[in-house]
Amino acid sequence: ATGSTKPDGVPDQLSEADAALWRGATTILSANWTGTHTVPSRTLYPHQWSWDAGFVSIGLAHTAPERAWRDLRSLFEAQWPDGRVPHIVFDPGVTERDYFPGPTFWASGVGPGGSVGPSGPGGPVGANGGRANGNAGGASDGTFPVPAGTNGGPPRLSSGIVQPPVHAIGAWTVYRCAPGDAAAEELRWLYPRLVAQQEYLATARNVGGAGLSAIVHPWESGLDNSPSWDEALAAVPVAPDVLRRYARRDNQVVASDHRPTDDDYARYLTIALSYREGGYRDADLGMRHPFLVECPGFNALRGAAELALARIAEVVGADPAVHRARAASITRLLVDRLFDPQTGMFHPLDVRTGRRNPARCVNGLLPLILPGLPAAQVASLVAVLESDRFGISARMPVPSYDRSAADFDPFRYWRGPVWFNINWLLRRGLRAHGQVELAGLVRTALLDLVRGSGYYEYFHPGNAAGIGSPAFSWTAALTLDLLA
Ligand code: 9WN
Repeated sequence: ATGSTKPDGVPDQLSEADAALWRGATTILSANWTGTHTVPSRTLYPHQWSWDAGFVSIGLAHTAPERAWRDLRSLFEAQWPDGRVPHIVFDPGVTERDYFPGPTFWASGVGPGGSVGPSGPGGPVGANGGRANGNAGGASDGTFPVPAGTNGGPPRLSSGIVQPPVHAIGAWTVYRCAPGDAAAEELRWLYPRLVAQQEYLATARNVGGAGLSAIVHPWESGLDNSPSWDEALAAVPVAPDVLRRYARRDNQVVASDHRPTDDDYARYLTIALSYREGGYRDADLGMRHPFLVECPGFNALRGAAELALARIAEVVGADPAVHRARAASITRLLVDRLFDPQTGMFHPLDVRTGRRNPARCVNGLLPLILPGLPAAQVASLVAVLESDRFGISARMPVPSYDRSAADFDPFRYWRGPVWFNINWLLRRGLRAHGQVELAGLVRTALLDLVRGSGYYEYFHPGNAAGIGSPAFSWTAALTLDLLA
């Protein structure tokens, strides 16, 4: 935090009510800290999740930067040799009964030569995608080669898919809040790994060929059951019996009508099995994989990561210009490929059919976080945000889906409810484009949510009730950032 603090680390400038909010958030982050990483939720998500770790680091930047660095290290110690950062890093002390799908389902493990990668029932499968261990992309100037296999740490069990790359934003925030030699050293460790992560997304996932990354699973977007994926999912032939072979766990922890449906889950598992059966290789995905979509949110975050990398590059002595150029190119591609002038927002593109999904979902507003987004698109996104569909106001943050859609569902996960991390990103975007007043409304509305309901995973977009996990890490972490 900036400025002076009370003895327990709470910033002095906070009112008593906000100081209580701050303390509540730090308590949750401490309770969800395992000693090496933060879990999103003790009850629902007892492992480490990729983009959650990025958001958590943004909160810890203000209270416990050393834990933020440790958290990011834990995640990147599980980076695969091809550069991918897995969406879940499994805690070996947690059983498959506590979260499904766990390590047995993903059949991840230690690959040949000690490299981390998938090892299926048929024996270990290389996950290197033809790349040698030891340099999964490397830095643009080659100064920071990524060390072999396990990055020097113990082998980690992980899933084989990724999540949006918000970690460079996290790392830069931690450094900015608590600079110094030790922090610079952390940046030097992370920089080549962050670059390798971006390289993986830019090359292996350039399935559509234009330069945007395709996600291979709805879970990769972070917005699991968003209507964004309905059309692409409907075309996935569901593996017979898949839900009899594998039992869900999530809907036993929270109400099943707040979660994705069984039909969604059958498709999630089918798609994951397809990727697993291909040894998690990305070559020829277009020929064989049932789900390939260019998501505007995912790609906007990839662009924003390049801008954070440019800042980090300045500290570690690498070339920032290459990162800025990449961000500019991603921004252009987003406008060319995913923007629809009819709806005034961005839409996911199904690489298999060439069709843009027509639903108006909140990931279609996320390109606002790119400072280089042309004025026409900015104005258009702001208009959509202010319209009744998303109804930005001081009383309620932005919902995950168009309020006027016939299938808007205020309870079901990414099909209506308000999510804290998404609104935090939208606020950042509004600020980047000088929309200070609207950004202020989002901040007030977010803080009112946690004040009134607690640090929930997501919130009812009408009555602000908390839904899902009650002590959710990124809600707590981003509350700290809003207060700091
Ligand atoms: C699957 C952990 C994760 C978030 C995702 C959110 C949810 C998992 C699940 O929880 O996804 O990855 O089991 O539903 O959709 O954004 O990272 O908090």
